[in-house]
Amino acid sequence: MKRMLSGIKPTGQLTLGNYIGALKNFVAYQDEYEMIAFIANLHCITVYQDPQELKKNLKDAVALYLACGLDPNKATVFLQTDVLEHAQLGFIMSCNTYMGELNRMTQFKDKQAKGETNLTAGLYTYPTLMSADILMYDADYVPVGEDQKQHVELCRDTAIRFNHKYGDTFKVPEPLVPKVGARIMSLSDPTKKMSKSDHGDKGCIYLLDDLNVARKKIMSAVTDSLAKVQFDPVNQPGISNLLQIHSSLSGVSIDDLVKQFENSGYGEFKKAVADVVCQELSKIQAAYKDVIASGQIEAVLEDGANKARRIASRKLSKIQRKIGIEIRKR
Ligand code: ATP
Ligand code: LTN
Repeated sequence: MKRMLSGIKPTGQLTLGNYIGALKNFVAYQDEYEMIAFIANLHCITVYQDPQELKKNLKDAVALYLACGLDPNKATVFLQTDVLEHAQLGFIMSCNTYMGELNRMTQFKDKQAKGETNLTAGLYTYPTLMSADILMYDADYVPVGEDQKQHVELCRDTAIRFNHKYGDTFKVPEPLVPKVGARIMSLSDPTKKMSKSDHGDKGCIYLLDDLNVARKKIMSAVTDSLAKVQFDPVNQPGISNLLQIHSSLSGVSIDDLVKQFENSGYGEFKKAVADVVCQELSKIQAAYKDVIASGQIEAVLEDGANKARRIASRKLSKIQRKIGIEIRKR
């Protein structure tokens, strides 16, 4: 069975973008692949987080993984910090990644260009930790949204270079980016990615949003004055975004949706999108309540960490021997 691995960093509450671009696909793939789905909590602290809020977000993220349908009997679900090997391989990867490569990472460049000050060294090097997360488990595929594709490509380059230098060590992973919904845009500014860091913004739907709030956000989504439901991300980014959201959740193709709504006004179309979103959110939220009430989170994380650690400790030892830094028998 091929292996698939991915993670989410809960720097806030999980969003509809996280769900459509990533989480929903983890669930869809768990029967076909050996799925490793972790919470990237080290990645969270590349930007300061309030400790109390972070704890709540981490717990909610695990609960949402399960509520969205990840089955701990099929998938390995764990917290990154419960497997200490990640940080160690992260350092090794940072010694095998060039600063020139990190300088080209658009996520960091964008933050820098925005004039944000006091950017941390951890934020700059975090793609090397992400390489470690992936390579540790010899993942074949990495399901991610569009914004993370560049980091998986950097991971591939690092793996290929390492294999050349030290002999065959890592599987070279492939990013899996969904055809529809790889980049869900903000509802209030459809030229920007929907992002959980846009705190309290009308543009972002959170998976735990009150259904009336979520509906309002969709009904007031920014559109255009062309008054025609068409898929044209350049000239009609708002409508195209809503088409992607609908299509991804309903499974109806964008072409069929365009036909279905060709004579509809934007109000009617938005209502249909809101119905689809609210139906999905209400399922997730009901399951979330059950997960919290069941008290299973601790046990799931412990079991997941044990499974992950078994793979990680053997792999790290093998890597360290290849490099020459490990000389004692384990
Ligand atoms: P932020 O939302 O704070 O910018 P991020 O996207 O950088 O965070 P994560 O939340 O860890 O980081 O992303 C988890 C996964 O969700 C990644 O695979 C990412 O590509 C995907 N993702 C995040 N936002 C979107 C979006 N708007 N559309 C599609 N996929 C997304
Ligand atoms: N860097 C990603 C989260 C992440 C990840 C990973 C995704 C950390 N490690 C490994 C896929 C595979 C992010 O910030 N969205």
